[in-house]
Amino acid sequence: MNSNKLYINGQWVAPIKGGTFETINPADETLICQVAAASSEDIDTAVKAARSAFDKGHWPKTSGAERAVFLRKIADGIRAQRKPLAELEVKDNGKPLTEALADMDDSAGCFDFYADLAEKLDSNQEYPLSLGDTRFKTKIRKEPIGVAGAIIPWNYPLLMAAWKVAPALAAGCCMVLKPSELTPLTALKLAEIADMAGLPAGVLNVLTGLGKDAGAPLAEHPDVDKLAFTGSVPTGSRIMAAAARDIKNISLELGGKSPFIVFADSDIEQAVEWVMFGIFFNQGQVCSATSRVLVERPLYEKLLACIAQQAAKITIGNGIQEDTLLGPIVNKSQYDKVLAAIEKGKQQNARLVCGGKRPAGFDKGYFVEPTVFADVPEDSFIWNEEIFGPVVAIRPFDSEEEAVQSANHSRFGLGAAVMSKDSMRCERVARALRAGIVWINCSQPTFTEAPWGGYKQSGIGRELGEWGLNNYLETKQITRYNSDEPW
Ligand code: TXE
Repeated sequence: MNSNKLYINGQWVAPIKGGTFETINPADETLICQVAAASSEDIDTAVKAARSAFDKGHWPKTSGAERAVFLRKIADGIRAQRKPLAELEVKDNGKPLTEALADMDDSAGCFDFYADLAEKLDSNQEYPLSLGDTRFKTKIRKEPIGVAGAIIPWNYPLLMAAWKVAPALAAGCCMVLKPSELTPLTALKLAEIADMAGLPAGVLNVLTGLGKDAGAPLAEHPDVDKLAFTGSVPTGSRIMAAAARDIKNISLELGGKSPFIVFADSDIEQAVEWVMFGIFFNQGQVCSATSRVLVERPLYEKLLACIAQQAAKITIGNGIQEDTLLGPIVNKSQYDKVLAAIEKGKQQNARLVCGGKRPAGFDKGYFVEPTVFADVPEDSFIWNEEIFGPVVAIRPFDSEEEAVQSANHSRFGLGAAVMSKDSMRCERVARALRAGIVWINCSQPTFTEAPWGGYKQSGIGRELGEWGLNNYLETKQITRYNSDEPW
């Protein structure tokens, strides 16, 4: 594959300064390959290519139906390479193969979904607006925002690319995509697939590189009209500051510390299943992971015992092995961060129920046991900070009011979940939770049709669904004086 090249203006080119970085398999710590490291000069070339494709090219003037053809070809291209792409994702990221396969399906589905929305845009791109003053006639028109820069993380490498590339292309924008340096490989494959789909030169550019050398120049580039970012709060804050200089449109999807409130009337098997899925899926490296669990006291000890019992049964291993349910953490630095958080949990008097270390028998790879902490103090590090690993913090509660208050006591507001057999109570709690996504009697299911994004420091704006498309559209009013009377 073209791992030592950048995809700029429809060509695979070597980085101007010739830089490279390594990408490592987190399951065995071996080198997968050297990858091209873009510098600000490469970013500048790519932004200019995207600018020219947008300003002088045909792409923004195509109909949604024409763009939909390319989007569907990309979806088909992903499906045609489903297994090898998923295996590449496992190598680069560590996640279990079954989860990577699901990511490939979701990525292809995302391109198909935005192909449909691109077609629908043709019929509602312009619509009349009635005014009180009938001497004027106004129509509203949706237009692509221009050149979009996308900076994405490593937890869902191809899927996060799809969430940004698909709506941007559907809207008629041109894009420069920078994947995470921890997992750059499937984004390069996406560039190959887009190229094979015949996407016009400059419409999509994919540049691998480090955050400071490639991400920052993209965020700061004056010719970028819109920035779409998913990642950490500190980097999101830097990107917002860079965007502020030129008043760029931004959408940010940042971290979370999502609560899961389990009432005592819940079915215990269901509760165990969803609590575990909510935190151990993708090794807990999920922005919406329900990493804070509040359990009504009568169910508390029983639920803890069941979770500990089930956690011990989770098969840990290299994601490529078919029976693996929990793979390694993405890299050494994230692994160290997770283990340091576990130590803080112990120091700050949380009760370690199970896990808490590298599993026995693993000399290589960044593996961490599924870890459960109970009686977690409300002011402790592990109750408040995103750990981004298979570590769940659990506390008891005695009243609905207390649970909601504790759930909302966070600087984050991405996801939240509530479980009870009382549907009125679930509805009441769902409304009271300050989060962009609330799950009732489940945790984490994500749908391309539904808006995704957070309150508070979890971000700005919404991806997916029609909201995702609107991220890449401007709204214009065209007003005409429609009277013979002198004004
Ligand atoms: O994130 P960064 P990291 C959280 C999670 C994790 C922590 C750190 O808590 O432990 O973030 O992860 C690019 N200008 N999330 O260090 O730095 C970088 O190259 C422009 C939550 O990996 O935010 C990568 O492409 N770009 C999250 C992207 O930003 C810069 C998923 C994300 O990296 C840059 C991942 C800069 N100055 C981590 N510095 C979620 N919300 O899902 C870095 N980048």
